[in-house]
Amino acid sequence: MATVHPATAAAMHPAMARAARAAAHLAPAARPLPAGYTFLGDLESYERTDSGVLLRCAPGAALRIRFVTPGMFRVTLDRDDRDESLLAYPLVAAEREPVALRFEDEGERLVLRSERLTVVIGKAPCRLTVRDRDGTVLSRDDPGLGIGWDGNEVRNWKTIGPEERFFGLGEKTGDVDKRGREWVMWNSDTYAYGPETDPVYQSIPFFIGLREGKAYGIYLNNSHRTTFNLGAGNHRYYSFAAAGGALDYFFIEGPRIADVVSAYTALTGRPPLPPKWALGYQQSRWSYYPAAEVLRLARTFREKRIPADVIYLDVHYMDGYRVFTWDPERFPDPADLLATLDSMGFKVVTIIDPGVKADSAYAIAREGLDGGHFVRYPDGEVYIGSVWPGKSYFPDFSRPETQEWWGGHVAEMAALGVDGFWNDMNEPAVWGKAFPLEVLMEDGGLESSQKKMHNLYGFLMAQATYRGLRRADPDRRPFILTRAGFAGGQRYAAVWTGDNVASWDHLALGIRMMLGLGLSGVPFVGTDVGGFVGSPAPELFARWIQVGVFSPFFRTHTAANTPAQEPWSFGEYVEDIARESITLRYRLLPYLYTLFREANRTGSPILRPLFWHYQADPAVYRPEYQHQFLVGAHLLVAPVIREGQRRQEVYLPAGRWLDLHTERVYEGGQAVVVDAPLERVPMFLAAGGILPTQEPVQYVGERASRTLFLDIFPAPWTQGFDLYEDDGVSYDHEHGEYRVTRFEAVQGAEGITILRELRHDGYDPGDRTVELRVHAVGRAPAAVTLDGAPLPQATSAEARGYIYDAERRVLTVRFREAGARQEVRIR
Ligand code: MIG
Repeated sequence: MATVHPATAAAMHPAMARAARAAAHLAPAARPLPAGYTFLGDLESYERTDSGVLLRCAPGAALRIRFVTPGMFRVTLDRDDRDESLLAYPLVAAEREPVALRFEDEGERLVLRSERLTVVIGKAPCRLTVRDRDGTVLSRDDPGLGIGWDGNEVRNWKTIGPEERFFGLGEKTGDVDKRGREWVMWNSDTYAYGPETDPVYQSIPFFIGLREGKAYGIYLNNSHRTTFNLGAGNHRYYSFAAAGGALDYFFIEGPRIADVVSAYTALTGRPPLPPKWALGYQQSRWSYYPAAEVLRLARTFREKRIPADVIYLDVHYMDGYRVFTWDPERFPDPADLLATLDSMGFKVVTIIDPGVKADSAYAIAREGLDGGHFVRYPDGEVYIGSVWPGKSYFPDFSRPETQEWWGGHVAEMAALGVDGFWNDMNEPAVWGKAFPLEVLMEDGGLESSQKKMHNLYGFLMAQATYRGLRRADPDRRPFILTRAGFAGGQRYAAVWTGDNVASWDHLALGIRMMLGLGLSGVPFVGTDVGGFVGSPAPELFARWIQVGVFSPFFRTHTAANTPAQEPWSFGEYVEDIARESITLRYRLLPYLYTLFREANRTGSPILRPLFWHYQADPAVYRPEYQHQFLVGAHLLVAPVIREGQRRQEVYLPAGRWLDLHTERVYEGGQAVVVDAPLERVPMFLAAGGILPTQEPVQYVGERASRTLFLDIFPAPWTQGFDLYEDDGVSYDHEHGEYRVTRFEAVQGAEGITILRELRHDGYDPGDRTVELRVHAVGRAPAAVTLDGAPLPQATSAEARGYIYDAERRVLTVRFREAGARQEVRIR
């Protein structure tokens, strides 16, 4: 048992204590101020605990600091006048091995040191300062304000650095850098939201701070309405607050942004590998019906040779908006329709809203009432709100029995042939926009109101759906798309950014929102391509589909009663652009799928702001470049987001960059201007980068690619690329049935050496040719060898051997993929 140490004032020089009090005259209030915040005051005693320290601070609170890993600790305020349970749903690994710490009582302060971080705890008053190993202050409680509470509200104020930047907070509007605004977490149905609207659908109370070039993260583990003031209306601090529940946050060390996101997703979970078809192009509208219309749509894709994998059924497929039913007129034989679509290579995703029509003749409503599955008012009356089906009940997804019941119905639909599920309206939204706060959910016996549960509703619904599908078919990867969610929701569902607008503003906003979600642990994100509200001009649609190519989730969708919004709806020129763009998406699948695997392993985004890889370059933070992004580490994309624009200024970070359209090489560390006619999205390959692609297909599962292409921009160093492949549908990869092939390309004094090496050989993608496309090769090679034996000059583009294109400066080398290791030398 740890001993309790009195924190006597004698430990501090009395004059210093006075000065500290004077400086922080708000702090040591023994009695609460009559109206306003009570601030955490002086240390009264402390106790060393296993992985941290427990502080008793005036007036009437305990502050617990507990290290989770050497680079992450948790801070929890426990007020004597409140009894708050801590939020558990988002966390997958809050408890780990004990962390070795050094601890010292230095008189005026306590010092807690892990291998990575030093937490200095001021005693009078209780305040935390966090330093990294270099001594850089990453975070410091505001000396005067620190921690405070007012009624149920709890808040932490921390000093703000003059240049400090903030990223993340999940799905937020505004700029990529979130500084200078106050952000609220309260899941909201925000039809036609604007570029500044806040809050919108998701709540992810996690942000990344960047201070003196070093990143840290703070995850506020609280699902109540939370607020993040990132230097809004003041020049002194940033603060974060919760309207109820405990002040409970995790501090995460960087110093790289990628380190923060990796640790944050170790804490809240990482996305499972999706079925590979979910990386394909997806077509939606509100709504495609009847069945004949859906088939016509599917046939049109195939006839026009525009690749696509998924068709969505929005609310009109149901019988009077009753979930888990089919409209008998519009969809008389859903199993037959689904089978036909399946035979054409189409998957179907159906919308599922949480509202269950209050209809005594409807089995789901009856089952729900009988099973006690619906949320209630505190007096026991079942809550009824109005939404699409009219008066509706709402499932209590915090109950395990309700999750099981709901998940069972989802699984029945899957058994019928539905491939994925689209969870909408799960903020939860009701007409009147005010889901009553007093309505209760079981919440593990706590009987919590919406004040705590509202922001968790979408998360829990997706969880119920995911678990239901896993239970029913443990070997098939679920696909779930959700509108609302919370931190940790990445474990269950992809996210789309809701009811955006067909405007140029929204094309740009969507990129920023996707980047913010990706930085917040949610890599599988997309926008309604073309815009949901309204109708895009052909040019806007073309530019949006070009962004869609690189969006992890790539779906066109539009509202009811808008004009057609299919790839062929905007004239032949744009149809060709759409076909080219979507075809490029399918070519990129080997690269993209590998990035999904990386996301699954490390939590890293697929779409990355430039600063993800170039954190130290000040130019990448400039707002004018915030719509450029990296796809993985090797591909830089600078989409056009302005009407009429045909030339694009692109900032290229340090290194060298190959323009994939013109073969021109640019030195990095400068902005360049490139041509961007409507049919072109500027794309650059990093020096040392390797981009694997495949033959285009009409849908993901159509056939295995007979050729694996590798675009290579050789440099004296190599970034290398570890290509990941598996069957794309099952969990066999968890039992080793996958393949990782490492590729490296290095430019040396004697030439270029390209290495292919199997790193894990548990899956066979079939026989194929490898086609290297080595770019920026200045002269025809004297010799090209494969494993020491000379390769011939090829007689055709299909044949084994090499061909040098002097005009484009591209050397193509083709050979059969074979064995565990192959080496190509170009001299
Ligand atoms: O009240 O299901 O964001 O994608 O098409 C609107 C109809 C309900 C909102 C979703 C949108 C969907 C629409 N839904």
